[in-house]
Parts: sequence; C-alpha cells; structure tokens
Amino acid sequence: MEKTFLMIKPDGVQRGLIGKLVQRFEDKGFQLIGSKLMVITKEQAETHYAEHKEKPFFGELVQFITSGPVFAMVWQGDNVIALSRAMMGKTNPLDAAPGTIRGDYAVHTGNNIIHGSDSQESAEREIANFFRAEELLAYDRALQSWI
Ligand code: FUP
Repeated sequence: MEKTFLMIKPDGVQRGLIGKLVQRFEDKGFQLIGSKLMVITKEQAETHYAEHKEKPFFGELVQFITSGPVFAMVWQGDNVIALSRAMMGKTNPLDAAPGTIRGDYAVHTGNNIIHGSDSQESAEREIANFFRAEELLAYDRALQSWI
C-alpha cells in the first residue's frame, strides 16, 4: 500500500489546526499509521529540505521548520501521495485553490501550514528521516473495503 509523509508545520500547530487537518485526510479515506508531535533537529530539517540547499530562502526555511513543534504523520492508501498533494494545494497560497488546505488556511509561501511528499522516492526518504520502522502500525479497518 502506498505511504506518504505529511507534516503540519509550526504555523499549523500554533494555529490549532492539527485536528481539522487530520480530519480531512481521515474523511478522504486514508489511514493514519504513525504520528508524533515533535520539535525537529536542524540536521533533520536540512536533510528534509536538502533539495533547497542552494536557494536564498533555505536558512529561513530551516529556521521556521525548527522553530516549534510540528505534527509528523505517515498516511497510507491508494494514490495517497498525489491525492494528498492535491488536497494541500499549490505551494504558494496565492495559487492554491479555495477548498485546498493552503487555499483555505494560508496567506504566505513561507508559512503554508503543511508539507507532503511529492513522489514515492521522497516519501520513503522523508519517512525514514522522521520515523523508526516500529513507530508505524499497519492495522485492518473494516471500512477500508468501502473506499
Ligand atoms: P512543497 O512541495 O509544496 O512544500 O514546495 P517546495 O518543496 O517547492 O518548497 C518547500 C518549502 O519551501 C515551501 F513549503 C515553503 C518554502 N519556500 C519558500 O519559502 N519560498 C519559495 O520561493 C519556495 C518555497
């Protein structure tokens, strides 16, 4: 089953959006198989955003993502990577459609509430950066066959 790494960023946690955002992914039909509230280390942040290392906003990005607790999650389901990206909306909230998470809750690119893996390769790398294998719990749900 496909898995993705989603993370409610410090702005989403500070604004009290954890419950609402978890609800959206549960409502869609995805299964939460791991989660934790954590303050990520500078090393974890730099690994997570390694593709942006040379960008002018890299320092600010690492500073922001380590500035307070994040809510890290692993979700499972068919096409969960692409579908959760669609639910999040475009990176820049100016382009994010109403009805998406960033379209509904975010104003600036820097503080855009949530991260989601953009490919299977990123998902595997990102899950390994934040979770140990034993922290992920696969379990059967009776409702799953209806989705
Ligand atoms: P996304 O995959 O939608 O999270 O977007 P990116 O990987 O392109 O960017 C990661 C994060 O870098 C964004 F969530 C916010 C930050 N960023 C900026 O601050 N400025 C930019 O111009 C682009 C991205």
